[in-house]
Amino acid sequence: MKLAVATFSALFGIACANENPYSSPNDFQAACSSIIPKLNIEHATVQFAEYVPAGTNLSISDRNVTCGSPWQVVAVDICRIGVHVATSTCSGIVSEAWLPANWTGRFLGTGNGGLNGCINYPDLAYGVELGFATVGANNGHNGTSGGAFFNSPEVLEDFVYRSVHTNVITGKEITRIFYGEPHTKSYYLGCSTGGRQGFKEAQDFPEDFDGIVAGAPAFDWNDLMSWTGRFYTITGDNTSDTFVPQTLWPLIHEDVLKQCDGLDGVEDGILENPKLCNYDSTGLICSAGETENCLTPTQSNTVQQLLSPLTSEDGSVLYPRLQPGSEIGAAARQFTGEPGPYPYDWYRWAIYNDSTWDPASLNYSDYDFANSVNPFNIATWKGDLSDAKDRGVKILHYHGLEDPAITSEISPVYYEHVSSTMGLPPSELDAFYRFFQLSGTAHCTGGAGASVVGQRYPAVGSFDPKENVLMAVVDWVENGNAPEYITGTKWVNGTKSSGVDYKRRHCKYPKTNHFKGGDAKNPDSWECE
Ligand SMILES: *[C@@H]1O[C@H](CO)[C@@H](O)[C@H](O)[C@H]1NC(C)=O
Ligand SMILES: *[C@@H]1O[C@H](CO)[C@@H](O)[C@H](O)[C@H]1NC(C)=O
Ligand SMILES: *[C@@H]1O[C@H](CO)[C@@H](O)[C@H](O)[C@H]1NC(C)=O
Ligand SMILES: *[C@@H]1O[C@H](CO)[C@@H](O)[C@H](O)[C@H]1NC(C)=O
Ligand SMILES: *[C@@H]1O[C@H](CO)[C@@H](O)[C@H](O)[C@H]1NC(C)=O
Ligand SMILES: *[C@@H]1O[C@H](CO)[C@@H](O)[C@H](O)[C@H]1NC(C)=O
Ligand SMILES: *[C@@H]1O[C@H](CO)[C@@H](O)[C@H](O)[C@H]1NC(C)=O
Ligand SMILES: *[C@@H]1O[C@H](CO)[C@@H](O)[C@H](O)[C@H]1NC(C)=O
Ligand SMILES: [Ca+2]
Repeated sequence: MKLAVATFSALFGIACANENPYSSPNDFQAACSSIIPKLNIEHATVQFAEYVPAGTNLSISDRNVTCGSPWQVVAVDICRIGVHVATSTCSGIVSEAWLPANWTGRFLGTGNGGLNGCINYPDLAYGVELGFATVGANNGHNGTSGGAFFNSPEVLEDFVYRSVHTNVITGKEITRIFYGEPHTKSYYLGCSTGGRQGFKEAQDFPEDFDGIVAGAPAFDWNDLMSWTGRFYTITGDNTSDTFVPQTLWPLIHEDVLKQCDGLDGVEDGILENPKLCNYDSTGLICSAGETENCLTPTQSNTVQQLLSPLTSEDGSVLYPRLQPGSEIGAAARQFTGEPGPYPYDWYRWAIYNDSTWDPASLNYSDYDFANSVNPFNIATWKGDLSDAKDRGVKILHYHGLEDPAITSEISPVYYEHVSSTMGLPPSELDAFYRFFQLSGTAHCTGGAGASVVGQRYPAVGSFDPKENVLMAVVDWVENGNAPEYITGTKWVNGTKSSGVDYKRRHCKYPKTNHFKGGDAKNPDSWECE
């Protein structure tokens, strides 16, 4: 077993301080089955501890049906421990710690998504496969709806920050008791709401993690909810003359590519720098007598509004525009002619506490009101990361440039906000905070380009730090190897088993990819400038 641990760490080129205390699988299994009485942790009640052998397709029968698959394949031997942790007299989190037999000494916290109260089982499985003692919690409620927030500020507080933070404290203690020694380094992995949770940790609890991977962060949360909610007020329902049917969006996307794909030097369906694209849909307006594959002037106006920033009454920008290139995904998800579930739930259950609130009425005064309530500072917009910097925390921030759910243009705004708040140019932020823009990448995973960077299952092609954001932050924290770029992979037809189509390096902000010439599928044909 010791040999196996050494081999494992050699594979990653990283030294492990800890040696595994369990010298045989039987010891490990016995330790797991006798752990419960030893777990005397404040506010925590242990629900179960079970040994899960490698290869198990774990049944999670009590998982809320809205949370997704109640099955999770576990690649390695683990001890799975479930606890309930009270966060107040009327709130609490349901949490799991997955402790691998082949422990590297590292600890990993995971986040959530949307408004959900769902333990992120795929992230737990990913963490243990890489040898982390990995924890995840349900964010204080069960299921994907925000209904649990209604007149329940303690539950809302768990959602905003307390679930992740509480789970770190409890999880580190469980880890220490189980292995008989504390973890060496502590990491975080999350995307979307999980990205926001990662930044919340960096902003307010810098002692929790040594390395943070935060993807597509849902920060500036209240404005994000308004931005998302505004789409329905622009399109109206699917019978309105302002509505643009799903069938027309591929045409619009093609027109975006026609105007903007070549701006990076290669017409490959991928916008390396969507910032440069100022799309004009008026060329698609129907000419006299034309009725198909074209837009009415009203619909063209809808398209322009949907792709414009959220502004306040005085015209100042509250939240940036959706980046061009993600039209088809956004149409399926946001331009449906129905109120999106997230803004609807957020306004009903957390801002107005009024089940009769009408999403069609959303306007400037609501944007302002949501910002004034800003429950438990969910905005997550603190620009001063000095505490994290001083503690030596490393932050790896990424955002897909085809994200249809949370525009990637919010991420540079935050980066610049940190830069100006701290008075540090990018060359100095580089010491602890690096941001990568992933071209051809949708929301967290997926997308038309080289979107696979090890951010979560199934977007995992390699454990090499150059191609894996989690192992990149580990290499940065433990070996001082700070990432200059992240190499993404595109699989043939988007399917891993079909092999690699191409790889492309994603640049560290503020650099962007420029084509030098040659084969566009060769990473060396591009340069970060
Ligand atoms: C796990 O088991 C469920 C239920 O039998 C099945 O639907 C699913 O395909 C299995 N997953 C894998 C990867 O085998
Ligand atoms: C530990 O890791 C090694 C090498 O990766 C592997 O061969 C072995 O099966 C693992 N052992 C357990 C108990 O998971
Ligand atoms: C969430 O579900 C778990 C597992 O079924 C249960 O133990 C817990 O009490 C539930 N929590 C809430 C707030 O309903
Ligand atoms: C499951 O989640 C849904 C949506 O969040 C919620 O309405 C429901 O009460 C949950 N079910 C249980 C058993 O907690
Ligand atoms: C709704 O409840 C939240 C706390 O749960 C509170 O912050 C907010 O001010 C309330 N809104 C109104 C309009 O009372
Ligand atoms: C329009 O919306 C209604 C109600 O939301 C839905 O039932 C119907 O299928 C939609 N029609 C189209 C063409 O999408
Ligand atoms: C916004 O809508 C509310 C009703 O939903 C209305 O009272 C208010 O006047 C509107 N504000 C603006 C600026 O249009
Ligand atoms: C990719 O998909 C296309 C159409 O779906 C198919 O024709 C082609 O054979 C696939 N290629 C591979 C390598 O699977
Ligand atoms: Ca291009």
